[in-house]
Amino acid sequence: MTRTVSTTPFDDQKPGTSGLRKKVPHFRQEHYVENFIQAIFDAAGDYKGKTLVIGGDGRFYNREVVQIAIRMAAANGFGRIVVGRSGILSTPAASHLIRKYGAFGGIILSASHNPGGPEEDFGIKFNTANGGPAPERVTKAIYERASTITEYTTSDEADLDIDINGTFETGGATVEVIDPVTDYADLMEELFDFESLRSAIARGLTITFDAMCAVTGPYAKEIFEKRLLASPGSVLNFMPMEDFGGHHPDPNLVHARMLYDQMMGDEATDLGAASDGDGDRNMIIGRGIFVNPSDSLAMLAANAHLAPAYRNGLKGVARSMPTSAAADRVAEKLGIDAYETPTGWKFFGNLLDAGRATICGEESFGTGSDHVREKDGIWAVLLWLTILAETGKSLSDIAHAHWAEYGRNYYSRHDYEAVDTEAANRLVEELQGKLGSLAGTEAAGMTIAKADNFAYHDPIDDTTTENQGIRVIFENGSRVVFRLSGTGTAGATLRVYLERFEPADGDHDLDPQAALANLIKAADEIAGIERHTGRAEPDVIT
Ligand code: G16
Repeated sequence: MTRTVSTTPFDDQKPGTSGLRKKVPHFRQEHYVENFIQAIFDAAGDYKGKTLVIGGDGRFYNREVVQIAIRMAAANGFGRIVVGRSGILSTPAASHLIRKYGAFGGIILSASHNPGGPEEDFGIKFNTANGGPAPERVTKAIYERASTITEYTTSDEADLDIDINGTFETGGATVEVIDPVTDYADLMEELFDFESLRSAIARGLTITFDAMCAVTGPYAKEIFEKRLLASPGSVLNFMPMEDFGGHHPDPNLVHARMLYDQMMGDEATDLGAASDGDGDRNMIIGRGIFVNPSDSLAMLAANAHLAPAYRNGLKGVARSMPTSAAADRVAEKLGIDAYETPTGWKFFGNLLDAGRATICGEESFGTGSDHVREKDGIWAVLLWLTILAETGKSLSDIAHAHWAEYGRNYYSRHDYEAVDTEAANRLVEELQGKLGSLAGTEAAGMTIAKADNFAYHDPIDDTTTENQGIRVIFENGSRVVFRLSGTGTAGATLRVYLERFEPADGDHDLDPQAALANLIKAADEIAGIERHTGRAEPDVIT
Protein backbone atom coordinates (compact mmCIF):
# COMPACT_ATOMS: atom_id res chain seq x y z
CA MET A 1 0.00 0.00 0.00
CA THR A 2 1.29 3.40 -0.95
CA ARG A 3 1.67 5.80 1.95
CA THR A 4 2.81 9.35 2.53
CA VAL A 5 5.26 9.94 5.35
CA SER A 6 5.73 13.32 7.05
CA THR A 7 9.31 14.45 7.34
CA THR A 8 11.47 17.48 8.05
CA PRO A 9 14.28 18.66 5.80
CA PHE A 10 18.00 18.21 6.47
CA ASP A 11 20.11 21.25 5.71
CA ASP A 12 23.05 19.36 4.21
CA GLN A 13 21.64 17.51 1.21
CA LYS A 14 23.63 19.51 -1.31
CA PRO A 15 25.10 17.34 -4.08
CA GLY A 16 28.85 17.86 -4.54
CA THR A 17 31.08 17.20 -7.56
CA SER A 18 29.31 13.88 -8.03
CA GLY A 19 26.13 13.39 -6.02
CA LEU A 20 25.51 13.40 -2.29
CA ARG A 21 28.32 11.77 -0.31
CA LYS A 22 28.32 11.33 3.47
CA LYS A 23 29.32 8.79 6.07
CA VAL A 24 27.03 5.76 6.40
CA PRO A 25 25.79 6.68 9.93
CA HIS A 26 24.79 10.06 8.52
CA PHE A 27 22.77 8.39 5.74
CA ARG A 28 21.22 6.05 8.30
CA GLN A 29 19.44 8.86 10.12
CA GLU A 30 15.70 8.37 9.95
CA HIS A 31 14.22 9.76 6.68
CA TYR A 32 17.64 10.87 5.37
CA VAL A 33 17.74 8.57 2.34
CA GLU A 34 14.02 8.87 1.66
CA ASN A 35 14.11 12.69 1.76
CA PHE A 36 16.89 12.82 -0.79
CA ILE A 37 15.32 10.27 -3.15
CA GLN A 38 11.98 12.08 -2.96
CA ALA A 39 13.77 15.37 -3.67
CA ILE A 40 15.30 13.77 -6.77
CA PHE A 41 11.90 12.62 -8.01
CA ASP A 42 10.23 15.96 -7.24
CA ALA A 43 12.96 17.94 -8.97
CA ALA A 44 13.44 15.68 -11.95
CA GLY A 45 10.24 16.34 -13.89
CA ASP A 46 7.55 14.17 -15.38
CA TYR A 47 8.52 10.54 -14.87
CA LYS A 48 5.08 8.96 -14.44
CA GLY A 49 4.98 5.57 -16.13
CA LYS A 50 8.60 5.86 -17.25
CA THR A 51 11.67 3.70 -16.59
CA LEU A 52 14.18 4.15 -13.78
CA VAL A 53 17.51 2.30 -13.54
CA ILE A 54 18.79 1.49 -10.04
CA GLY A 55 22.14 0.03 -9.01
CA GLY A 56 25.29 0.72 -7.10
CA ASP A 57 28.84 -0.29 -6.43
CA GLY A 58 27.92 -2.88 -3.79
CA ARG A 59 29.39 -1.00 -0.87
CA PHE A 60 27.98 -1.32 2.64
CA TYR A 61 24.35 -0.10 2.80
CA ASN A 62 23.87 -0.56 -0.97
CA ARG A 63 21.37 -3.39 -0.61
CA GLU A 64 19.15 -1.55 1.87
CA VAL A 65 19.03 1.64 -0.18
CA VAL A 66 18.27 -0.29 -3.38
CA GLN A 67 15.14 -1.69 -1.68
CA ILE A 68 14.14 1.77 -0.41
CA ALA A 69 14.63 3.23 -3.88
CA ILE A 70 12.60 0.46 -5.56
CA ARG A 71 9.70 0.94 -3.12
CA MET A 72 9.75 4.71 -3.50
CA ALA A 73 10.08 4.64 -7.30
CA ALA A 74 7.08 2.31 -7.59
CA ALA A 75 5.03 4.30 -5.08
CA ASN A 76 5.83 7.55 -6.87
CA GLY A 77 4.58 6.21 -10.20
CA PHE A 78 7.53 4.98 -12.24
CA GLY A 79 6.20 2.30 -14.60
CA ARG A 80 9.31 0.15 -14.92
CA ILE A 81 12.34 -0.23 -12.69
CA VAL A 82 15.49 -1.92 -13.99
CA VAL A 83 17.80 -3.13 -11.22
CA GLY A 84 21.21 -4.75 -11.49
CA ARG A 85 21.23 -8.19 -9.86
CA SER A 86 22.10 -7.94 -6.14
CA GLY A 87 21.80 -4.19 -6.55
CA ILE A 88 25.06 -4.08 -8.52
CA LEU A 89 25.79 -1.81 -11.48
CA SER A 90 29.07 -0.11 -12.26
CA THR A 91 28.59 3.59 -12.97
CA PRO A 92 29.39 3.26 -16.71
CA ALA A 93 27.14 0.19 -16.96
CA ALA A 94 24.30 2.16 -15.34
CA SER A 95 24.88 4.98 -17.81
CA HIS A 96 24.69 2.50 -20.68
CA LEU A 97 21.47 0.90 -19.37
CA ILE A 98 19.76 4.28 -19.02
CA ARG A 99 20.55 4.96 -22.66
CA LYS A 100 19.80 1.46 -23.91
CA TYR A 101 16.42 1.19 -22.18
CA GLY A 102 15.42 4.77 -22.98
CA ALA A 103 15.02 5.35 -19.24
CA PHE A 104 13.96 8.59 -17.62
CA GLY A 105 17.12 8.36 -15.53
CA GLY A 106 18.93 6.34 -12.94
CA ILE A 107 19.81 6.31 -9.28
CA ILE A 108 23.40 5.25 -8.75
CA LEU A 109 24.52 4.37 -5.24
CA SER A 110 28.22 4.98 -4.82
CA ALA A 111 30.81 7.07 -3.09
CA SER A 112 33.20 6.13 -5.87
CA HIS A 113 36.80 5.82 -4.69
CA ASN A 114 35.98 6.61 -1.04
CA PRO A 115 36.25 3.73 1.46
CA GLY A 116 33.17 1.66 2.37
CA GLY A 117 31.85 0.06 5.57
CA PRO A 118 29.53 0.82 8.48
CA GLU A 119 31.54 3.90 9.47
CA GLU A 120 32.74 4.83 6.00
CA ASP A 121 31.26 6.53 2.97
CA PHE A 122 28.06 6.18 0.98
CA GLY A 123 26.60 8.20 -1.86
CA ILE A 124 23.51 8.73 -4.00
CA LYS A 125 23.63 10.21 -7.45
CA PHE A 126 20.98 10.90 -10.05
CA ASN A 127 21.69 10.51 -13.77
CA THR A 128 19.37 11.90 -16.40
CA ALA A 129 18.00 10.41 -19.62
CA ASN A 130 21.23 10.95 -21.56
CA GLY A 131 22.91 8.58 -19.08
CA GLY A 132 25.02 11.34 -17.54
CA PRO A 133 25.22 12.88 -14.08
CA ALA A 134 22.47 15.43 -13.55
CA PRO A 135 23.62 18.88 -14.68
CA GLU A 136 24.00 21.80 -12.25
CA ARG A 137 20.49 23.12 -12.81
CA VAL A 138 19.01 19.74 -11.79
CA THR A 139 21.31 19.24 -8.77
CA LYS A 140 20.40 22.75 -7.63
CA ALA A 141 16.71 21.94 -7.93
CA ILE A 142 17.24 18.71 -5.97
CA TYR A 143 18.99 20.64 -3.20
CA GLU A 144 16.27 23.27 -3.08
CA ARG A 145 13.58 20.62 -2.89
CA ALA A 146 15.48 18.66 -0.20
CA SER A 147 15.79 21.85 1.85
CA THR A 148 12.02 22.34 2.05
CA ILE A 149 10.65 18.82 1.87
CA THR A 150 7.77 17.93 4.23
CA GLU A 151 6.72 14.48 3.04
CA TYR A 152 7.74 11.54 0.90
CA THR A 153 5.85 8.72 -0.77
CA THR A 154 6.70 5.07 -0.23
CA SER A 155 4.86 1.79 0.29
CA ASP A 156 4.56 -1.18 2.58
CA GLU A 157 5.68 -3.62 -0.11
CA ALA A 158 8.11 -6.27 1.12
CA ASP A 159 11.74 -6.36 -0.03
CA LEU A 160 12.18 -8.03 -3.40
CA ASP A 161 14.58 -10.89 -3.99
CA ILE A 162 17.09 -9.01 -6.09
CA ASP A 163 19.63 -11.85 -6.12
CA ILE A 164 18.01 -13.64 -9.04
CA ASN A 165 17.24 -12.36 -12.51
CA GLY A 166 13.52 -11.97 -13.03
CA THR A 167 10.51 -9.74 -13.46
CA PHE A 168 8.29 -8.76 -10.55
CA GLU A 169 5.21 -6.63 -10.12
CA THR A 170 5.37 -4.39 -7.08
CA GLY A 171 3.37 -1.36 -6.03
CA GLY A 172 2.00 -0.90 -9.55
CA ALA A 173 5.42 -1.03 -11.26
CA THR A 174 7.28 -3.74 -13.11
CA VAL A 175 10.69 -4.46 -11.65
CA GLU A 176 13.25 -6.22 -13.84
CA VAL A 177 16.28 -7.63 -12.12
CA ILE A 178 18.93 -8.10 -14.80
CA ASP A 179 22.47 -9.36 -15.13
CA PRO A 180 24.63 -6.30 -14.44
CA VAL A 181 27.47 -7.31 -16.76
CA THR A 182 26.10 -8.63 -20.08
CA ASP A 183 24.80 -5.42 -21.70
CA TYR A 184 27.97 -3.57 -20.80
CA ALA A 185 30.29 -6.33 -22.01
CA ASP A 186 28.32 -6.48 -25.29
CA LEU A 187 28.76 -2.74 -25.73
CA MET A 188 32.53 -3.13 -25.31
CA GLU A 189 32.48 -5.80 -28.04
CA GLU A 190 30.82 -3.30 -30.36
CA LEU A 191 33.47 -0.64 -29.76
CA PHE A 192 36.59 -2.80 -29.86
CA ASP A 193 37.81 -5.62 -32.07
CA PHE A 194 37.70 -8.53 -29.61
CA GLU A 195 38.86 -10.98 -32.28
CA SER A 196 42.06 -9.09 -32.83
CA LEU A 197 42.57 -8.52 -29.10
CA ARG A 198 42.14 -12.25 -28.52
CA SER A 199 44.82 -13.07 -31.08
CA ALA A 200 47.22 -10.48 -29.61
CA ILE A 201 46.66 -12.06 -26.19
CA ALA A 202 47.16 -15.53 -27.68
CA ARG A 203 50.46 -14.26 -29.16
CA GLY A 204 51.59 -13.21 -25.67
CA LEU A 205 50.17 -9.76 -24.83
CA THR A 206 49.60 -9.77 -21.06
CA ILE A 207 47.47 -7.70 -18.71
CA THR A 208 47.00 -7.37 -14.95
CA PHE A 209 43.77 -5.71 -13.88
CA ASP A 210 43.28 -4.85 -10.21
CA ALA A 211 39.56 -4.55 -9.45
CA MET A 212 40.40 -3.45 -5.89
CA CYS A 213 37.63 -5.65 -4.34
CA ALA A 214 35.15 -3.28 -5.97
CA VAL A 215 32.43 -3.36 -8.59
CA THR A 216 34.51 -4.01 -11.74
CA GLY A 217 35.58 -7.50 -10.62
CA PRO A 218 32.74 -9.34 -12.41
CA TYR A 219 32.97 -7.03 -15.44
CA ALA A 220 36.73 -7.50 -15.77
CA LYS A 221 36.51 -11.28 -15.30
CA GLU A 222 33.90 -11.52 -18.04
CA ILE A 223 35.67 -9.21 -20.47
CA PHE A 224 39.38 -9.91 -19.97
CA GLU A 225 39.42 -13.53 -18.87
CA LYS A 226 36.24 -14.98 -20.40
CA ARG A 227 35.77 -13.08 -23.66
CA LEU A 228 39.38 -12.10 -24.41
CA LEU A 229 40.94 -15.23 -22.92
CA ALA A 230 43.58 -13.47 -20.85
CA SER A 231 45.18 -16.05 -18.56
CA PRO A 232 43.22 -16.90 -15.42
CA GLY A 233 44.46 -14.73 -12.60
CA SER A 234 44.89 -11.67 -14.84
CA VAL A 235 42.14 -9.98 -12.81
CA LEU A 236 43.14 -9.39 -9.20
CA ASN A 237 40.87 -8.67 -6.22
CA PHE A 238 37.82 -9.51 -8.34
CA MET A 239 35.36 -10.32 -5.54
CA PRO A 240 33.36 -7.15 -4.77
CA MET A 241 33.26 -6.58 -1.02
CA GLU A 242 31.10 -4.24 1.04
CA ASP A 243 34.16 -2.69 2.62
CA PHE A 244 36.51 -3.17 -0.36
CA GLY A 245 38.64 -5.41 1.86
CA GLY A 246 39.26 -2.47 4.16
CA HIS A 247 41.07 -0.49 1.45
CA HIS A 248 40.37 2.72 -0.42
CA PRO A 249 39.15 1.57 -3.84
CA ASP A 250 41.08 4.44 -5.35
CA PRO A 251 43.31 3.58 -8.30
CA ASN A 252 46.30 5.78 -7.71
CA LEU A 253 49.93 5.43 -6.74
CA VAL A 254 49.11 5.29 -3.04
CA HIS A 255 46.11 2.98 -2.89
CA ALA A 256 46.99 0.71 -5.82
CA ARG A 257 50.55 0.37 -4.61
CA MET A 258 50.70 -3.43 -4.98
CA LEU A 259 49.92 -3.21 -8.66
CA TYR A 260 52.43 -0.41 -9.08
CA ASP A 261 55.15 -2.41 -7.35
CA GLN A 262 54.37 -5.43 -9.51
CA MET A 263 54.57 -3.33 -12.67
CA MET A 264 57.92 -1.88 -11.65
CA GLY A 265 59.40 -5.35 -10.99
CA ASP A 266 60.10 -8.70 -12.69
CA GLU A 267 56.45 -9.79 -12.52
CA ALA A 268 55.26 -6.91 -14.71
CA THR A 269 52.82 -7.61 -17.52
CA ASP A 270 52.51 -5.52 -20.71
CA LEU A 271 49.62 -3.54 -19.26
CA GLY A 272 48.74 -2.95 -15.62
CA ALA A 273 45.45 -1.28 -14.79
CA ALA A 274 43.16 -0.66 -11.86
CA SER A 275 39.73 0.85 -11.42
CA ASP A 276 37.82 2.30 -8.51
CA GLY A 277 34.82 1.55 -6.28
CA ASP A 278 32.20 2.11 -8.99
CA GLY A 279 34.28 1.34 -12.06
CA ASP A 280 34.46 4.74 -13.70
CA ARG A 281 38.11 5.55 -12.94
CA ASN A 282 41.22 3.92 -14.35
CA MET A 283 44.94 3.87 -13.67
CA ILE A 284 47.32 2.83 -16.41
CA ILE A 285 50.82 1.45 -15.89
CA GLY A 286 53.19 -0.13 -18.41
CA ARG A 287 56.27 -2.21 -17.64
CA GLY A 288 58.31 0.15 -15.51
CA ILE A 289 56.25 3.24 -16.38
CA PHE A 290 53.27 4.99 -14.82
CA VAL A 291 51.25 7.11 -17.23
CA ASN A 292 49.46 9.93 -15.48
CA PRO A 293 45.78 10.40 -16.38
CA SER A 294 46.38 13.65 -18.27
CA ASP A 295 48.99 11.95 -20.47
CA SER A 296 46.78 8.89 -20.81
CA LEU A 297 43.98 11.10 -22.17
CA ALA A 298 46.35 12.68 -24.70
CA MET A 299 47.80 9.34 -25.80
CA LEU A 300 44.37 7.73 -26.11
CA ALA A 301 43.16 10.65 -28.22
CA ALA A 302 46.24 10.41 -30.45
CA ASN A 303 45.78 6.66 -31.00
CA ALA A 304 42.01 6.16 -30.75
CA HIS A 305 41.73 5.57 -34.51
CA LEU A 306 43.25 2.11 -33.90
CA ALA A 307 39.91 0.97 -32.41
CA PRO A 308 36.94 0.35 -34.75
CA ALA A 309 34.65 2.79 -32.93
CA TYR A 310 37.00 5.72 -33.56
CA ARG A 311 38.38 4.71 -36.97
CA ASN A 312 36.79 7.75 -38.60
CA GLY A 313 38.43 10.17 -36.21
CA LEU A 314 37.36 12.21 -33.23
CA LYS A 315 34.99 15.18 -33.23
CA GLY A 316 36.75 16.91 -30.39
CA VAL A 317 38.53 16.34 -27.10
CA ALA A 318 37.47 17.76 -23.74
CA ARG A 319 39.32 17.91 -20.44
CA SER A 320 38.67 19.43 -17.06
CA MET A 321 40.57 22.63 -16.32
CA PRO A 322 43.00 21.13 -13.77
CA THR A 323 43.91 18.35 -16.25
CA SER A 324 47.16 19.07 -18.09
CA ALA A 325 47.09 20.61 -21.54
CA ALA A 326 48.70 17.51 -23.12
CA ALA A 327 45.42 16.60 -24.85
CA ASP A 328 45.12 20.11 -26.34
CA ARG A 329 48.35 19.56 -28.27
CA VAL A 330 46.94 16.37 -29.77
CA ALA A 331 43.68 18.11 -30.68
CA GLU A 332 45.63 20.86 -32.40
CA LYS A 333 47.56 18.37 -34.51
CA LEU A 334 44.39 16.45 -35.37
CA GLY A 335 42.69 19.72 -36.31
CA ILE A 336 39.80 19.17 -33.90
CA ASP A 337 38.36 21.29 -31.09
CA ALA A 338 39.68 21.10 -27.54
CA TYR A 339 37.39 22.05 -24.64
CA GLU A 340 38.29 23.01 -21.08
CA THR A 341 35.50 22.43 -18.54
CA PRO A 342 35.20 22.59 -14.75
CA THR A 343 35.94 19.49 -12.67
CA GLY A 344 33.02 17.08 -12.79
CA TRP A 345 31.97 14.65 -15.52
CA LYS A 346 28.56 16.35 -15.70
CA PHE A 347 30.18 19.25 -17.58
CA PHE A 348 31.07 16.96 -20.51
CA GLY A 349 27.46 15.87 -21.04
CA ASN A 350 26.38 18.75 -23.26
CA LEU A 351 29.51 18.52 -25.43
CA LEU A 352 29.03 14.78 -25.90
CA ASP A 353 25.29 15.12 -26.61
CA ALA A 354 25.94 17.86 -29.15
CA GLY A 355 28.58 15.79 -30.94
CA ARG A 356 31.30 18.34 -30.19
CA ALA A 357 33.56 15.94 -28.27
CA THR A 358 34.24 12.22 -28.67
CA ILE A 359 36.79 11.63 -25.92
CA CYS A 360 36.91 13.34 -22.52
CA GLY A 361 39.21 13.03 -19.57
CA GLU A 362 40.21 14.31 -16.19
CA GLU A 363 43.35 14.29 -14.11
CA SER A 364 41.37 12.41 -11.42
CA PHE A 365 41.87 9.11 -13.25
CA GLY A 366 38.79 9.49 -15.45
CA THR A 367 38.60 8.92 -19.20
CA GLY A 368 35.66 8.09 -21.40
CA SER A 369 34.01 8.59 -24.75
CA ASP A 370 30.63 9.25 -26.28
CA HIS A 371 29.60 5.58 -25.91
CA VAL A 372 28.13 6.46 -22.47
CA ARG A 373 27.87 9.67 -20.44
CA GLU A 374 30.16 8.67 -17.58
CA LYS A 375 33.85 8.08 -17.41
CA ASP A 376 34.59 4.43 -17.97
CA GLY A 377 37.51 2.55 -16.43
CA ILE A 378 37.30 -0.70 -18.42
CA TRP A 379 36.77 1.21 -21.66
CA ALA A 380 40.06 3.06 -21.11
CA VAL A 381 41.85 -0.22 -20.39
CA LEU A 382 40.44 -1.78 -23.57
CA LEU A 383 41.55 1.20 -25.64
CA TRP A 384 45.06 0.94 -24.20
CA LEU A 385 45.06 -2.80 -24.82
CA THR A 386 44.01 -2.11 -28.42
CA ILE A 387 46.86 0.37 -28.85
CA LEU A 388 49.40 -2.14 -27.54
CA ALA A 389 47.91 -4.92 -29.69
CA GLU A 390 47.72 -2.89 -32.91
CA THR A 391 51.13 -1.24 -32.66
CA GLY A 392 53.03 -4.16 -31.11
CA LYS A 393 54.92 -1.53 -29.09
CA SER A 394 55.43 -1.34 -25.35
CA LEU A 395 53.58 1.28 -23.36
CA SER A 396 56.89 2.91 -22.53
CA ASP A 397 57.77 3.18 -26.23
CA ILE A 398 54.37 4.67 -27.01
CA ALA A 399 54.71 7.23 -24.21
CA HIS A 400 58.24 8.23 -25.21
CA ALA A 401 57.31 8.53 -28.88
CA HIS A 402 54.35 10.70 -27.84
CA TRP A 403 56.52 13.05 -25.78
CA ALA A 404 59.12 13.20 -28.56
CA GLU A 405 56.36 14.37 -30.90
CA TYR A 406 54.32 16.66 -28.65
CA GLY A 407 56.61 17.48 -25.72
CA ARG A 408 55.83 16.38 -22.17
CA ASN A 409 53.58 18.15 -19.69
CA TYR A 410 55.19 17.19 -16.40
CA TYR A 411 52.27 16.96 -14.04
CA SER A 412 51.39 16.10 -10.47
CA ARG A 413 48.55 16.60 -8.00
CA HIS A 414 49.19 17.11 -4.31
CA ASP A 415 46.27 16.42 -1.96
CA TYR A 416 46.03 17.70 1.59
CA GLU A 417 43.21 15.62 3.04
CA ALA A 418 40.87 16.19 6.02
CA VAL A 419 42.18 19.72 6.49
CA ASP A 420 40.28 21.89 8.95
CA THR A 421 37.48 23.38 6.82
CA GLU A 422 37.91 26.92 8.15
CA ALA A 423 41.66 26.84 7.53
CA ALA A 424 41.07 25.64 3.96
CA ASN A 425 38.48 28.35 3.35
CA ARG A 426 40.83 30.99 4.75
CA LEU A 427 43.56 29.84 2.36
CA VAL A 428 41.21 30.13 -0.61
CA GLU A 429 39.83 33.51 0.53
CA GLU A 430 43.30 34.92 1.01
CA LEU A 431 44.32 33.71 -2.44
CA GLN A 432 41.15 35.09 -3.99
CA GLY A 433 41.82 38.42 -2.31
CA LYS A 434 45.21 38.83 -3.91
CA LEU A 435 44.40 37.43 -7.37
CA GLY A 436 44.31 40.89 -8.92
CA SER A 437 47.78 41.80 -7.73
CA LEU A 438 49.69 38.58 -8.45
CA ALA A 439 50.58 39.24 -12.10
CA GLY A 440 54.11 40.61 -12.39
CA THR A 441 55.21 39.34 -8.97
CA GLU A 442 57.62 36.47 -8.44
CA ALA A 443 57.35 33.13 -6.67
CA ALA A 444 60.33 30.76 -6.34
CA GLY A 445 62.16 32.98 -8.83
CA MET A 446 59.47 32.68 -11.54
CA THR A 447 57.35 35.59 -12.72
CA ILE A 448 53.58 35.22 -12.59
CA ALA A 449 51.93 36.14 -15.88
CA LYS A 450 48.28 35.74 -14.93
CA ALA A 451 46.07 34.62 -12.07
CA ASP A 452 42.30 34.07 -12.06
CA ASN A 453 39.44 31.98 -10.75
CA PHE A 454 38.24 29.71 -13.55
CA ALA A 455 34.75 30.33 -14.91
CA TYR A 456 33.19 28.15 -17.61
CA HIS A 457 30.76 29.23 -20.23
CA ASP A 458 28.92 26.22 -21.63
CA PRO A 459 28.74 26.70 -25.41
CA ILE A 460 25.64 24.53 -25.70
CA ASP A 461 23.26 25.74 -22.99
CA ASP A 462 24.83 29.17 -22.46
CA THR A 463 25.16 28.76 -18.69
CA THR A 464 28.15 30.12 -16.79
CA THR A 465 29.69 28.34 -13.82
CA GLU A 466 32.06 30.38 -11.66
CA ASN A 467 34.69 29.79 -8.96
CA GLN A 468 35.95 26.52 -10.38
CA GLY A 469 39.56 26.74 -9.24
CA ILE A 470 42.28 29.34 -8.85
CA ARG A 471 44.85 29.30 -11.64
CA VAL A 472 48.27 30.87 -11.38
CA ILE A 473 50.09 30.87 -14.69
CA PHE A 474 53.78 31.76 -14.96
CA GLU A 475 55.59 33.52 -17.77
CA ASN A 476 57.42 30.28 -18.60
CA GLY A 477 54.04 28.59 -19.22
CA SER A 478 54.06 26.56 -15.99
CA ARG A 479 50.88 26.50 -13.94
CA VAL A 480 49.60 25.86 -10.43
CA VAL A 481 45.89 25.35 -9.74
CA PHE A 482 44.33 25.43 -6.27
CA ARG A 483 40.91 23.85 -5.66
CA LEU A 484 38.90 22.41 -2.81
CA SER A 485 37.57 18.93 -3.55
CA GLY A 486 33.82 18.45 -3.91
CA THR A 487 33.82 14.73 -3.12
CA GLY A 488 35.32 14.41 0.37
CA THR A 489 33.30 13.59 3.48
CA ALA A 490 35.69 14.70 6.26
CA GLY A 491 36.87 18.30 6.60
CA ALA A 492 38.22 19.84 3.40
CA THR A 493 40.62 18.42 0.84
CA LEU A 494 42.93 20.93 -0.77
CA ARG A 495 44.08 19.91 -4.22
CA VAL A 496 47.15 21.54 -5.74
CA TYR A 497 47.69 20.76 -9.42
CA LEU A 498 51.16 21.37 -10.84
CA GLU A 499 52.15 21.46 -14.49
CA ARG A 500 55.33 22.32 -16.41
CA PHE A 501 55.85 21.87 -20.14
CA GLU A 502 59.02 20.30 -21.47
CA PRO A 503 59.37 20.75 -25.25
CA ALA A 504 59.64 17.88 -27.73
CA ASP A 505 63.44 18.03 -27.79
CA GLY A 506 63.78 18.26 -23.98
CA ASP A 507 64.41 15.71 -21.24
CA HIS A 508 61.35 13.48 -20.83
CA ASP A 509 62.75 11.10 -18.24
CA LEU A 510 62.81 13.22 -15.10
CA ASP A 511 61.01 12.18 -11.95
CA PRO A 512 57.90 14.42 -12.06
CA GLN A 513 58.39 15.55 -8.45
CA ALA A 514 61.93 16.64 -9.30
CA ALA A 515 60.81 18.26 -12.55
CA LEU A 516 58.18 20.21 -10.60
CA ALA A 517 60.25 20.99 -7.49
CA ASN A 518 60.42 24.71 -8.12
CA LEU A 519 56.73 24.91 -8.85
CA ILE A 520 55.93 23.03 -5.63
CA LYS A 521 57.94 25.67 -3.77
CA ALA A 522 56.14 28.46 -5.61
CA ALA A 523 52.73 26.96 -4.74
CA ASP A 524 53.50 27.15 -1.03
CA GLU A 525 54.89 30.68 -1.35
CA ILE A 526 51.76 31.87 -3.15
CA ALA A 527 49.11 30.11 -1.06
CA GLY A 528 50.82 29.67 2.31
CA ILE A 529 49.79 26.01 2.41
CA GLU A 530 51.85 25.11 5.46
CA ARG A 531 50.99 28.38 7.21
CA HIS A 532 47.25 27.77 6.82
CA THR A 533 46.96 24.01 7.11
CA GLY A 534 49.91 23.20 9.34
CA ARG A 535 50.87 20.51 6.81
CA ALA A 536 54.42 20.42 5.51
CA GLU A 537 53.70 17.57 3.07
CA PRO A 538 50.66 16.43 1.07
CA ASP A 539 48.88 13.21 2.10
CA VAL A 540 48.59 11.87 -1.43
CA ILE A 541 50.78 12.63 -4.41
CA THR A 542 49.64 11.43 -7.82
C1 G16 B 1 34.15 12.71 -9.32
C2 G16 B 1 33.74 13.41 -10.56
C3 G16 B 1 34.94 13.78 -11.37
C4 G16 B 1 35.91 14.59 -10.54
C5 G16 B 1 36.28 13.82 -9.30
C6 G16 B 1 37.14 14.60 -8.34
O1 G16 B 1 34.69 11.47 -9.64
O2 G16 B 1 32.88 12.62 -11.33
O3 G16 B 1 34.50 14.49 -12.46
O4 G16 B 1 37.06 14.88 -11.27
O5 G16 B 1 35.11 13.46 -8.61
O6 G16 B 1 36.41 15.67 -7.86
P1 G16 B 1 36.95 16.56 -6.68
O7 G16 B 1 38.29 17.07 -7.12
O8 G16 B 1 35.93 17.61 -6.51
O9 G16 B 1 37.11 15.65 -5.47
P2 G16 B 1 34.22 10.16 -8.91
O10 G16 B 1 35.04 9.07 -9.53
O11 G16 B 1 34.54 10.39 -7.45
O12 G16 B 1 32.77 10.07 -9.17
